[in-house]
Amino acid sequence: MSMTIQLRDPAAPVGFAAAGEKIPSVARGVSQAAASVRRCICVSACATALLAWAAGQGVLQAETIAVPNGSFESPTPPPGFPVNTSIDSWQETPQPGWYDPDVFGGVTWDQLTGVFPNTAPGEPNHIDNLDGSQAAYLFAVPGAGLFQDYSSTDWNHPSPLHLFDAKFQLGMAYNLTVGVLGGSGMTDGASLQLSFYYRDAGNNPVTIASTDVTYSLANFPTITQLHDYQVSLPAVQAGDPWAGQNIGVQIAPTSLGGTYWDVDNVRVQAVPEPGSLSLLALGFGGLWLARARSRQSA
Ligand SMILES: [Ca+2]
Repeated sequence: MSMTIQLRDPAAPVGFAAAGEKIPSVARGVSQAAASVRRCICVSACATALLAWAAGQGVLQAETIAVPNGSFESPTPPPGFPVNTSIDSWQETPQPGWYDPDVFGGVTWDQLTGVFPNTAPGEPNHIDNLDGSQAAYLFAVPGAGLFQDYSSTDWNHPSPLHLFDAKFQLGMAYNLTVGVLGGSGMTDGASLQLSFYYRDAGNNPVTIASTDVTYSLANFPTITQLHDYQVSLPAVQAGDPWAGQNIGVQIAPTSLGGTYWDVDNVRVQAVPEPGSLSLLALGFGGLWLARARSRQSA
């Protein structure tokens, strides 16, 4: 089937009618359509300008949310000890009924997590990109994790200190980034979960976004480099049960791995969703159009 497309005559005049000249109805339609397009362009320009203004004001910039002891710098190990099994600001996940220290070489649940100082540069296990001078270790035992939120406690404070005071805010997306290293001799496929959670009305932690880190030699070719892994939580919506609730972060092995995970430099960022601001800008544009129309008809 052939089809012919009639192109506009390039010689035809384009422009507005002179004063007093009668405008044919088709031309009037074209003129109105052109005006409508101009209004759309104007609204679009307004939206773009508003977004540019928002970016300039820092409204669109990501906001860093400090995680107390997110770099595991405290406490330091007692003199003569290579690690400290106590970690400030972080709470250990409770010991499950199945865990028997006798089966795990006498290692108590409490000893499965702790902090350690980096070794000296040049040592075979010196971590090149460790943040500060310490990191945390977690034996690859399922559930032997660390978590923190507004209501969590730590080894030294049985009552919450409320140091991690941040909430999931409407229209903000959240990123949790953690430097991770899989220990030498780890079982292939062993996993570690990084997650965001909130507490429900019954005070139970509810995971809302997570990333599974899987051990393989390809993912962790050395024990001298931490690799960043990220959990992304989409922009919080009004109907989300976690909207306005306190932010919780958790790091926990989810399978037996034989050795250990090292983690460091826990970072949380709140990122304004550009889509929300675009809609806001278009909303302003719509209001402007409505006002312009009401002025025209008045
Ligand atoms: Ca550190």
